[in-house]
Amino acid sequence: MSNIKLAIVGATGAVGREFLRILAEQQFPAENLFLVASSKSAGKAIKYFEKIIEIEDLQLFDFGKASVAFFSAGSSVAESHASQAIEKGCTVIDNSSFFRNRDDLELIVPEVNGSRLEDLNLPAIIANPNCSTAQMVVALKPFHDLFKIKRVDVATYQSVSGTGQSASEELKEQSRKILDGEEHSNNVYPVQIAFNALPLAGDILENNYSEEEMKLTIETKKIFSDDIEVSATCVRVPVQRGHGEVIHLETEKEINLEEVKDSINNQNGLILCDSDEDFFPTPVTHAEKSNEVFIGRLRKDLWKDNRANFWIVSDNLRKGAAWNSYQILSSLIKNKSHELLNDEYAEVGDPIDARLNLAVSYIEMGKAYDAKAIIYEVFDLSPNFEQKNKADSLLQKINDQGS
Ligand code: NAP
Ligand code: 2RA
Repeated sequence: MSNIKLAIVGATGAVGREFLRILAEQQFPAENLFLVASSKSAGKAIKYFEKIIEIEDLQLFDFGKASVAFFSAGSSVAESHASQAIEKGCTVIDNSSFFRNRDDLELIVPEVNGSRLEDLNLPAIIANPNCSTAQMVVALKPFHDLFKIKRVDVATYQSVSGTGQSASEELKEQSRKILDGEEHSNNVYPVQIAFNALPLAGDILENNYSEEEMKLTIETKKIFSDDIEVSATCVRVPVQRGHGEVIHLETEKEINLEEVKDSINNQNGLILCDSDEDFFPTPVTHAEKSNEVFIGRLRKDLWKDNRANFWIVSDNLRKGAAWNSYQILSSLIKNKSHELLNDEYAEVGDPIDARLNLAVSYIEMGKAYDAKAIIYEVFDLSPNFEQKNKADSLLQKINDQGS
């Protein structure tokens, strides 16, 4: 991971900042990171570990400097700049809705359809789903695998950070002013969001569903490659972070709750909180700053054996955006590091072999420290069996020489 050069387009936004937090948690090196935003932010600085990284202007940014670009700057930026990145050999993981419904591009939630990344040729554009879809499909997977889902009815309770940084600030400011008895206004939402609930996310479309509702319908079908019917109602609530969803589903086969609970317990990224011991999962107590989807209030329908109802929460900035993209990036690095590494070694054939040859030369020159550094890079790059053995034996040789 540490060798990959990574650009974050939209680094000053709610999702971009979360992606940076995740990279810091994973100790991604600052020198391999490029932070990009609009000309308004260019020249400003962001602190990352102990380093200060200057924000670059997207209009002037050279995508040739990066192997992967994480885009979270909206649809118009994706439309205008993703192809430029591809032309420079830079793979794009995009968080906007611009590419999600294109038949020729992948829309990925690693827990559900991550295997589709295996056949991908890089550089490529990979779409990240909408936040409410990402968390829902993770929760639907065990039901679909066991009983085949026919229909889902979902009502969302979406936090304001889903709208972006400015909406988070509007909620804080409005709440404070209302509590202090001051005059207040609304700019991001059409009416007051503090102490309220708005039955609309995105614009209303011709079919009377909102944009956000149709994302759940269309993206779920694509991610499962199956004709699941999804009918959604999206509601914005005055919560800072973490979307909740009430899900009612209908399956082809009869639902066995014990079987599904076992399956949930075995699924990555999904946590069953099905007792009221610590209360049920909520955006604040469970979702905020977590990478997982939490499922609770799981129960069968009172009348039909093929229906179940439950509640989920997840952090929209994490699993709904930055964490899902980070998972995609990790999978590319694990399976396709050769294609991603457009570094100096790539010009001399297989970049891992090139590093191993260099390590041998360093050992011959008595430069044990440099040789070790190169060998650790090799381990980082997912070497094949033979390369790993060679790296192990070189390391052993250095240790033997030192003793
Ligand atoms: P945000 O807080 O408003 O941030 C937008 C970012 O995009 C900022 O860094 C902004 O830079 C940059 N940007 C905007 N216009 C630009 C331009 N013309 N050139 C260069 N940079 C530009 O929004 P967000 O919530 O992070 O969302 C970003 C994207 O992720 C959207 O497409 C959204 O639909 C998607 N998404 C969001 C979530 C979520 O939970 N928030 C979840 C999934 C997907 P400046 O600061 O310089 O303006
Ligand atoms: C929301 N569409 O409205 C955003 C998240 N991607 O919550």
